[in-house]
Amino acid sequence: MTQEVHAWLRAAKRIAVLTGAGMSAESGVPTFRDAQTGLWAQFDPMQLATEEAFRANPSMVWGWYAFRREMIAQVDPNAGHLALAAFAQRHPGRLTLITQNVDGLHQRAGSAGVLALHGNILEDKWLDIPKPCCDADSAAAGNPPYCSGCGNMLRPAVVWFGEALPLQALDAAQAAARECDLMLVVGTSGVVYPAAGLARTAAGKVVIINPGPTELDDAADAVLRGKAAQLLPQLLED
Ligand code: BV8
Repeated sequence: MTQEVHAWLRAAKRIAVLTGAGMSAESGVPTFRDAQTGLWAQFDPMQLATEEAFRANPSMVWGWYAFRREMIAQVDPNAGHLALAAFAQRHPGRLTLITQNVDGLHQRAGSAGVLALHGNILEDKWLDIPKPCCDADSAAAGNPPYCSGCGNMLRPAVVWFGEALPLQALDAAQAAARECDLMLVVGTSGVVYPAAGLARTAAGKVVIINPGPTELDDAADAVLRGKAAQLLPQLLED
């Protein structure tokens, strides 16, 4: 089946790629739904990654993100990230990369124009609409940092559950799905919407790359049971 998918990729003029946390697993980043490691084992990310949780306990949620940022700072893009970036560089305009991941590893691998549907864990933004006194560069130190003028808090620039996705990225991702000849769905359980819905609206063939079953398997024209960093370099070689 890998040979067949390789042939589909060579023939495809417009390729959309949707990645999830499994894309970064071989870089050493635990997937979103893997049991949280250590200190956070007793928490459910679904509960922590919300504005409600942050407002209820800013220092705890900020601490969870600080823990994840610390982990991400110590990892590197893997062969799968690098294969996607290299393919796009060899074939300008042919591949659109859409990611649910917030770790910035696709961007660090050299992928340009990444449609980051869930934001970027390495950036902050104001929790409430910033006032003239809110200057991130002079935020008062704290967990989380805050505006000494009005008390507004900084928060991670990610999309929490219940928050709208960045409209421009989502529109571009939906267009890429509608126009593609082929969509690779890599390392996602297919649980989180509207991102997962892209695999159900793809115009072209859908290929799932995942060592385990996903909620999107029924929508696939091909399922490759394997790891991203192993399969992508094979599939994306010319
Ligand atoms: C919204 C940032 C509306 C935060 C994340 C229908 C339509 C619209 C919304 C909904 C809907 N139904 C339900 C909803 C609500 C909700 C949702 O989807 N809930 C689910 C859980 C039921 N969606 C939302 O709230 C979204 N917002 O719809 O807003 C709106 C509109 C207007 C105005 C106001 C509101 C927002 C969703 C974004 C949430 N934020 N991340 C943070 O990171 O802290 S999502 C989070 O989950 C991560 O980004 C992660 O990427 C994402 C998805 O998970 P996966 O990537 O799939 O990761 P997972 O661990 O599940 O799976 C990993 C996979 O990798 C596994 O399959 C594993 O087998 C595989 N794997 C492991 N190793 C490898 C591998 N694969 C390949 N190679 C390997 N080596």
